[in-house]
Amino acid sequence: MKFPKCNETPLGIYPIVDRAYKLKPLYEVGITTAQLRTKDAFTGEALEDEIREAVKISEAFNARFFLNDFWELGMKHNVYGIHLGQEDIQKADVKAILEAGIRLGISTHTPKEIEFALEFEPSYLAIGPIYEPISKKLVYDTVTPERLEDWATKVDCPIVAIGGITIDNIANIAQTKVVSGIAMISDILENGEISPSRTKALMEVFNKYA
Ligand code: 3NM
Repeated sequence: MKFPKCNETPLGIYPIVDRAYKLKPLYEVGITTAQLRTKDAFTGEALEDEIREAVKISEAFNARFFLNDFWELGMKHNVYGIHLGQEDIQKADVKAILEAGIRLGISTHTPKEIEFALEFEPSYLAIGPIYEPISKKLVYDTVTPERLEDWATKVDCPIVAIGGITIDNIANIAQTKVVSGIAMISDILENGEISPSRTKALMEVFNKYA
């Protein structure tokens, strides 16, 4: 298996949002990669509407749009990429995603998971939680930037760091220079809505080290 690349431009600040309407303000400030992660908030037609809206706005901005979890709907709506966690990857028809020419990102948390995920030759590997996640409880120990650097030596595809990353600690990760992208749920938001100024501040730090 060898999934398509995400082109040569670093993935950059990689926001994960729960609603499609939150993508536009991110793209307007220059975000080039984003993920829709609705979890159980939508089902049926409402979920498909969210995906349709996300694909449309992402295409308008020529952005790299990844859909979390719903790989069958991702194939139906021809998304740029699909992001799967460790459990989802066991259940999904990964070969069908590959044959559809769709990119694949996989979440990993330990060297063992990294080894397993690399067998799929994904478009990128997410490694986390770098710090204590703000918006999600995880059973895994924090990776820390030091271990991220160490684990990265064995990874031959782009890396996305995730988990507890904010304007206060992002420089620690960016300056390792081992990541193509830095994903986050919380620090692009203010009172639950996209904060263009926070997003721009995060991008500035990322770009300083890119
Ligand atoms: N996945 P925040 S950490 C969705 O390590 C998610 O796989 C993680 O949210 C992983 O930016 C995480 O609010 C939560 O910490 C990221």
